Amino acid sequence: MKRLLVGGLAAAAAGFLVVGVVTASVSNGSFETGPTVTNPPGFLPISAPSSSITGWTVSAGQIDYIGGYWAASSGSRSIDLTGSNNSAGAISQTLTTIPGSTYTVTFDMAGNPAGPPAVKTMTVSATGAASAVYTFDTTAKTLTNMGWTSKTYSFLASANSTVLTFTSNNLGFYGPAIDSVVISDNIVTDKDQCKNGGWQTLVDSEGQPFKNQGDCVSFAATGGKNLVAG
Ligand SMILES: [Ca+2]
Repeated sequence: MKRLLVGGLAAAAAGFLVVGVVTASVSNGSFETGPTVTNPPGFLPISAPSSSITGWTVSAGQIDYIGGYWAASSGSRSIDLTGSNNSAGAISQTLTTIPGSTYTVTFDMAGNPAGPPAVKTMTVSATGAASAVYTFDTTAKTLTNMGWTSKTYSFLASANSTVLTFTSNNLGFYGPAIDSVVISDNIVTDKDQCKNGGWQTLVDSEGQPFKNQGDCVSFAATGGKNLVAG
């Protein structure tokens, strides 16, 4: 695997991630920054292609950008992945990733309880990795008691950027709902994480696994300067 010798600005200028202890992040993961949503109706249909919600692209069909229509899991905005024109929508974000690192996406899922089907289904995918299907049963749920449930999706990055996509599998007008998207990676940031076998599930900032605890501690203790040899 190639080794990037990083000199801060030079590397940044060359378009490489600056080494060290890079923390993965999702922009606007709670969907709070976006166009105005008038109440009523409390939702705004947005058709693909659109980037009007900061950080995100409506990449297929139509979604509803939810304001006062229902109670978000955090803040006051969330997403119904099925819009208002009988089309299943999708929303995507391009993430900066390190090949070889594993990313864990956590998000809250619910479903629009105002209409069928009762069980909502969506697919979460990351380019170059396996996708996963998630369901949510809206039975007995209401617009004020959505029943938001935390879900987890993990993927192994295979490129320097990865497109994360949430896709509705429900036609109609009442789809799966998402909010509070957060991402973490398995790049070690503190030497204490190396202990008790922790090094076995962690990687350095090039996505390389450690050979032993000492390698892991060395990487962390030098602020990312001592990469795994290779
Ligand atoms: Ca939110």
